[in-house]
Amino acid sequence: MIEVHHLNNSRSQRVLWLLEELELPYDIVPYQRDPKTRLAPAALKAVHPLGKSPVIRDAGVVIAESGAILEYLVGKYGNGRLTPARDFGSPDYVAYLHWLHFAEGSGMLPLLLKLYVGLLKEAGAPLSPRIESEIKNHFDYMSAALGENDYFVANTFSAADIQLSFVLDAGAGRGPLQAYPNLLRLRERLMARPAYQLALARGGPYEVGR
Ligand SMILES: N[C@@H](CCC(=O)N[C@@H](CS)C(=O)NCC(=O)O)C(=O)O
Repeated sequence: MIEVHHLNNSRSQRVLWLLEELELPYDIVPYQRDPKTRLAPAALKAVHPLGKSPVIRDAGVVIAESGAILEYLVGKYGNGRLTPARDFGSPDYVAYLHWLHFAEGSGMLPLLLKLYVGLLKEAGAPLSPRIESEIKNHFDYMSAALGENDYFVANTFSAADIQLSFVLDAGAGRGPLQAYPNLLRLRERLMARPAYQLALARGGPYEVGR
């Protein structure tokens, strides 16, 4: 059975959602963030040295990093679902790889910088213009790439949309997402999926971007 080491209000929500989309059985091992620091409990370090979530264990193999986990699950169990055909000559497959990696490799970075530099209050102010312009740069890019389409890759729902959803969530609320109606509509579309709702019911409260 696939085991998901799931931290509340975290990126591991995407893994639960993907597993529901693929209709795969899985067990959740739950962890709670420290209410003050928001950090994961030390117990997660016993599962993987980084002590972060998501982590999965499948057939005795431990895998960390959400993009790798999604690629692994879709490749091993997807039977062609939620991905374009694996063909490195296909623009759709290359776009799929790009978006799958963009989410954590690029999209999250300026949002995280804002979060951490914000803790410095006035001392961080000199960094703000660059951070804000990079947030805009990345959201402008996502919005222009999506355009009037419903989904990022070949206008078909894929694991790349699941992976990108955390960037949308992190940009929601009082974040930059409000300025991008097409990204807001995509977020609504994703949240309305039955598998998304099932994952919420199993994973417990998820408040990122609410
Ligand atoms: N790039 C990694 C990021 C993992 C990560 O930072 N997870 C956060 C939750 S969203 C975490 O575990 N934070 C708790 C901590 O750092 O103590 C991924 O996508 O899996």
